Amino acid sequence: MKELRTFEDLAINGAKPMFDEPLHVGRPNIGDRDAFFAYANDMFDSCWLSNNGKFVQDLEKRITQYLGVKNCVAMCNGTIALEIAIRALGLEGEVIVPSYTFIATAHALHWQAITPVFTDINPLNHTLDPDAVRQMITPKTTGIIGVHLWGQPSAIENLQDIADEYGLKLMFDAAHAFGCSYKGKMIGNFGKAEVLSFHATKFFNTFEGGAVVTNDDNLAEAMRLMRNFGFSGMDNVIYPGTNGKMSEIAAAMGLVNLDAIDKVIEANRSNYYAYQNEFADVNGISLLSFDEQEQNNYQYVVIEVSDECPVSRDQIIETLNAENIRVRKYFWPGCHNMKPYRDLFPHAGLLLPNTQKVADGVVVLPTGTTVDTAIIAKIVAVIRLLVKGKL
Ligand code: T4K
Repeated sequence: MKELRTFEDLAINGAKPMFDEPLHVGRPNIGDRDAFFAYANDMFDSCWLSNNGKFVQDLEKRITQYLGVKNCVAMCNGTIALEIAIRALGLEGEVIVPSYTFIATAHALHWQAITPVFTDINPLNHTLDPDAVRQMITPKTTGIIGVHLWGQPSAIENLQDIADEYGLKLMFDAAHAFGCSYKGKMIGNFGKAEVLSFHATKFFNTFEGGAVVTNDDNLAEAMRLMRNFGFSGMDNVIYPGTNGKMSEIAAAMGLVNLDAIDKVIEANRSNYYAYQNEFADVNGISLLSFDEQEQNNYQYVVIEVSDECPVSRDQIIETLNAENIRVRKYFWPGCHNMKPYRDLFPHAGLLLPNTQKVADGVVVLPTGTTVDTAIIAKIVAVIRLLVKGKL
C-alpha cells in the first residue's frame, strides 16, 4: 500500500491507487467452507434440493430460536418476502413508507398496485418520523411499513400507537436489522411481521435469501401457502400463490453462517470503533452511532458530511473511488426521486426535507470480515487529508 503524505499522493492527482483490488461495501462474510461443503455433499447424496427441505426447516428453527420469535418463513430473497408479507396482511390502497430506503421497499408495494406514500424520516436515526406519518394518513391508508435502516430500530412504539389509533397494519422492513434488538427484545418480534434479507451483501447471507418472521401463527400459515404456489398438500391449490421458496443450498449457507454470526458481529463492532477512533479529529464528518444498550450488528458504517465540512460528500466519494475504495451513497437520491416514482409523484420531495438532506450527505464505508483496523486507518487517512489538508 502506498504512503500518503501530501495531495500529490492522492490517486485523483495521478498517483497510484491505495488498493490494487477494489475494496467494496457489502463484501460477503463467509463461514466455515468445509462445513458448507459437507452440507452440499449431504444435499447431493439425499437428492433433495428445494421445496421445504431439511436444511430450510433447520434454518427456520434456528432463526426462531435466535430471535425468540414464534415463526420464521424462509424465502428466496427479501423482496419476495416483503411482497408476500404485504399480501398476507391484506394491505391495499395506500401504504406509508419512508422514501429513504432501498428501492425494494417501495417496489414491493407498487408491484402489487399499492401506492407507496413516501414519508419523511427523523434525521437523527434515518427511520420514519411518527409526526410525519400522522400527516400522510388518508382514508385510503391501510398500513405502515417502517424500515429499521442501518439496523437502527424505527420508533416502534409510536408507530404502533398510530397504527392502533387509525386501525392500520404495521409491519417492518428489517432487511438491515437481523441480530439487532429494541429495548432488549430482538427485532423480528414487532408489528404484525418483520422482513429480513439474507442477500450476499448482508452481514448474514444465504447467497440470496430472506424471511418473514412473525408471532402470528395464522399469518405464518398464510405466507407458507403463498410461498409455495398456494399448495395445501399434494394436488390441492387453495390460493393463487407464487414461488418464494428458499433452496437447500441457500439454507446450508445460512446454517454455516449462523454458526459464525457472533464472530462476524464482533469484526463489524471492532471496525466500527476503529472508524470512530480515526474520525475523532475530522471535523464536519459524523459517524451514525449505535445504542450500546442494545444488540447491534454494526453491518453499515454510515458517515454524514455536514455543511460545515470544507469538502463535499461527492468530492469525498470521488477521491475514495480513485483509491479503489468503492464507498456507496446509499440511499441517494431517495425512492421518490427514482424514475418510476418521480413520474408518479413529481412533487413528493416537498414533504421530504429530511430525506433530501440526509440522502445528500451520507457515505457508507466498507466493513465486515475482509476489513481490519489497518485498512480503516488508510481509508480515513484519505478523508482526513482531503478535509484537513494534512494528516
Ligand atoms: N429492504 C432493504 C432496506 C434493503 O436494503 C434490501 C436490499 C431489500 C429490502 C431487499 O432485499 P433482497 O431482495 O436484496 O434480499 C445491494 C443488495 O443487492 C441489496 O440486497 C441490498 N438491500 C442493498 C442495500 O445493496 P446494490 O444495488 O447496491 O448491489 P450491488 O450489486 O451494487 O452490490 C453492492 C456491493 O456489494 C458492491 O460494492 C459489490 C459488493 N458485492 C456484491 C455481491 C452481490 C460483493 O462484494 N460480492 C457479492 O457477491 O444492492
